[in-house]
Amino acid sequence: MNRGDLHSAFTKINLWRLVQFSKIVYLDADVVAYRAPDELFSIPHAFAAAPDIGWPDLFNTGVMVLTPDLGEYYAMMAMAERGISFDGADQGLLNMHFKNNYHRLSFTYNVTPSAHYQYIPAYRHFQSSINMVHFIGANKPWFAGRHAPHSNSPFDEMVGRWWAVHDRHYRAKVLTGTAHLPAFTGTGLTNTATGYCTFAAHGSPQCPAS
Ligand SMILES: [Mn+2]
Repeated sequence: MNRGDLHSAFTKINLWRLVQFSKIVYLDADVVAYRAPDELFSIPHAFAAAPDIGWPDLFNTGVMVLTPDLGEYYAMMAMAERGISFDGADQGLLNMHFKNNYHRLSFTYNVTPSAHYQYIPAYRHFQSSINMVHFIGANKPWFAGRHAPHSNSPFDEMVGRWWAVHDRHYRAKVLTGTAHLPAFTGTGLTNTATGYCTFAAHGSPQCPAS
């Protein structure tokens, strides 16, 4: 297509080529799982995805459950080579290919927050059932940083959860290799799990002696 900017836009099609797997649960790198969604592997349908908030008749391609299939792969590759996609990327192509022939996942598997979130009563009602959050758009938690202003808005709460997951898996390891620990001046993400450092507002990290 001579569109260098789209060189990676259709890479998700390759998922359907991985026929050594009977089922694939695909997550974008900007998706954070609040819990392991193991049950998705048991979905019998060939393809499943959650609604897109930009146009809820369409599905969002940040979380997908699929059965690899070379027939689907070659059909979608033929579309990609001809540039068939209403948005120039994978989501348009996949929606044009599958149309309504997919199993609709609950929005709780692909909650897409934004700073302009409108339906706060729904968020409060369903927030305890959220399985995964997908930070679509350019406003990624890791760009804003942990010192970005915090509020109790749904978006900032979800950013806080992203940092909590990040810290649970990576923060302690980063600190282990640091000679001089920087003072933590944020609002205080606290993780008291054994073996991890504890962070309090305006203090240095308190790490277990080991
Ligand atoms: Mn994404």
